Amino acid sequence: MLRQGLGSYERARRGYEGGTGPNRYYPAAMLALPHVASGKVREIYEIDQQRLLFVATDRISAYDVILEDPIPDKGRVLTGLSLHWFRLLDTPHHFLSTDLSTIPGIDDKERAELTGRSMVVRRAEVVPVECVIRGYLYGSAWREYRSGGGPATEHLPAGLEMGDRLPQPVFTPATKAASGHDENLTEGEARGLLGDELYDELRRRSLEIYQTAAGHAAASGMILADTKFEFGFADDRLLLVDEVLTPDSSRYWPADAWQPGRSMPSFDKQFVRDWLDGSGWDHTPPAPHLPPEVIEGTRARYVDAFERITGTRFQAYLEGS
Ligand code: PZK
Repeated sequence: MLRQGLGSYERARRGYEGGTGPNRYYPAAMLALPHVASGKVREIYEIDQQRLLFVATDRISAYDVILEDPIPDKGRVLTGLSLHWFRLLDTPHHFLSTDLSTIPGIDDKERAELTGRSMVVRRAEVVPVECVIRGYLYGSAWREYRSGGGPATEHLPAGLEMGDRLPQPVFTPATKAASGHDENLTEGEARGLLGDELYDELRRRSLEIYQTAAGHAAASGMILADTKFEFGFADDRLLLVDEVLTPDSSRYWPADAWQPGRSMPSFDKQFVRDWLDGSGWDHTPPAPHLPPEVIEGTRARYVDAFERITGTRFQAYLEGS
């Protein structure tokens, strides 16, 4: 009975997010479908009781702030990457279709805007835990490790340095805190929240998917340093949901640039972060407008990530969508 105890936890989460009611809130210039949920850069709409429309926008966040200017096609890059992985991974998932022609209530203009950036997905009861897998010691886990240890690093050996490859990938689940930030859970806390059976299954599935994806990434000259998965129940099956293995949910490094002990620039976002740093912005909204060359340079980096990871041309993805 994997899903025992999930219901009450999920209800509590819905209570504080407050974003699950149909028609509760329409983000700028979007659809007449009932709105289900809004993320910093993604939107979810209801098609019917069984199906949702998952939309990746061109919004970009930096230093936790949504920037004023979209990055053209960023949502299509991320959706194309999720589709690449859903097809490649041999694991039950929520993706159903990219066919928008039979969805009622979308006009031609909206359909053109949604093409390439949206997925029809199976509605699931989302497990309220982010399933993070780390193959390398970086970011918040490195900071935690260096300052004496904590939940994400409790099972790591001593003596590692920044950016080290871990002896084996670790499952470091986290939960969305009321602040909106992820809070790492100890193994004991996660087992307490989920129950041992669901914890073990999420860990097994997440590690298996990471291993498969990291192997494919390596064959393309990329390191998959870490990634975050979400799962949900539909008809008592545990499905991989959300976006998968995108640069927004994962840390990819070019293998030839990696060296332990060194900081690794973000493949996709470093360019825009560097410009923001030089602008003197203090990270309080609104962010400054980006010059055209920074918008175009950031787009080029997302497209480069797509082409390296999938081994296919992004233009071909656009033309096939
Ligand atoms: C679901 N989120 C996260 C929040 C986003 C995404 N298949 C599913 N069934 C039911 N619910 C969800 C999913 C998925 N995926 C995912 N929230 C609900 C989220 C805000 C915006 F795009």
